[in-house]
Amino acid sequence: MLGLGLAVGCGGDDDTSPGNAEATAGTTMATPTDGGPPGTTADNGSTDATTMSVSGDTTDDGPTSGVDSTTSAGSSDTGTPVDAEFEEIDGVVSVEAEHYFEETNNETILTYWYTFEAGRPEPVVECVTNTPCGGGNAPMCNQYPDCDGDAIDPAEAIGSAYVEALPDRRRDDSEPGTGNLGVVNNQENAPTLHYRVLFTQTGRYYVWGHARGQGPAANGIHLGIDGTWPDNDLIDPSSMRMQFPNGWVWTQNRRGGSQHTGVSGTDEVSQRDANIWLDIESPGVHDIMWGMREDGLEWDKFVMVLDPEFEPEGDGPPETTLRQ
Ligand SMILES: [Ca+2]
Ligand SMILES: [Ca+2]
Ligand SMILES: [Ca+2]
Ligand SMILES: [Ca+2]
Repeated sequence: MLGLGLAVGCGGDDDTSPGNAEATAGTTMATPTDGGPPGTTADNGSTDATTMSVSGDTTDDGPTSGVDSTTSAGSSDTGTPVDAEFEEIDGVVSVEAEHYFEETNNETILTYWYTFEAGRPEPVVECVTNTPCGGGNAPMCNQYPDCDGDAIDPAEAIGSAYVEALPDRRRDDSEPGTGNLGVVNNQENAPTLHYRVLFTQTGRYYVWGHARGQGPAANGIHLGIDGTWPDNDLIDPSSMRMQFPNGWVWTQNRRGGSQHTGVSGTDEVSQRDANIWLDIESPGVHDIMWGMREDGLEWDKFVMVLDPEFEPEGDGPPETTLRQ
């Protein structure tokens, strides 16, 4: 499985060099995994999807999940099974990051989302250590003697759990060599978490994320939907990618094309529209996707709301788990 014929180079960090942002790997979605590389003890509480299907549901082809099976595949008002774990309730979607349905595309850069949860053993992060980058070592390179440089207590996170993309190969903007391994600018290469959400109301949903940023090399994440990675072209265009300040915080910041720590609104574009949102164009189940941009970010919870004035506080709204 390690014989990846991928052109994942050890180029520089595009934070300062936009021209090298495009990875050349023509990858496809990898086989779903259970939240860690095969053979590890990493366990996100995964449940085989065959146990998640309800009677008469034959559409589920068996991905694994970070969601407890008791919350999965509920029924709509008409009794029709719904392949979703969450729903919009009165214009609000609220989801713990660790309750993802599926994780894809891990093997492109050999990076996995691990779940850290209070009261459970720490996952075993599988990676090579002290291997120089450059030359023929990508994508195995890692200059550090450990693969996760911090041990953030999951009790600090909402729901006493968070997920983190590891190994953390890149820990400072100035370090050489880790290139597209430690920072993923082409979302097609991003290890991606999927969340299935049933929407009743269409419209623009304003997105907030809760995470723990750490300096310049563990503070970014990509937002997508239904296999696409939309742009915000209203002002300082960029894809929908978030940038977190240090420490645990709720933010709506978008990493714009030039304003990297959050785009300022104008008279023409409201502050809220300048940042992160998704347009839900049809009712039904949508796949909300969060892809790693920088390794080592503790990713905790997200909220989507129709109300542009909404601001989360504390733990934010309770999870909008799909009602049975
Ligand atoms: Ca960590
Ligand atoms: Ca990092
Ligand atoms: Ca970290
Ligand atoms: Ca959480």
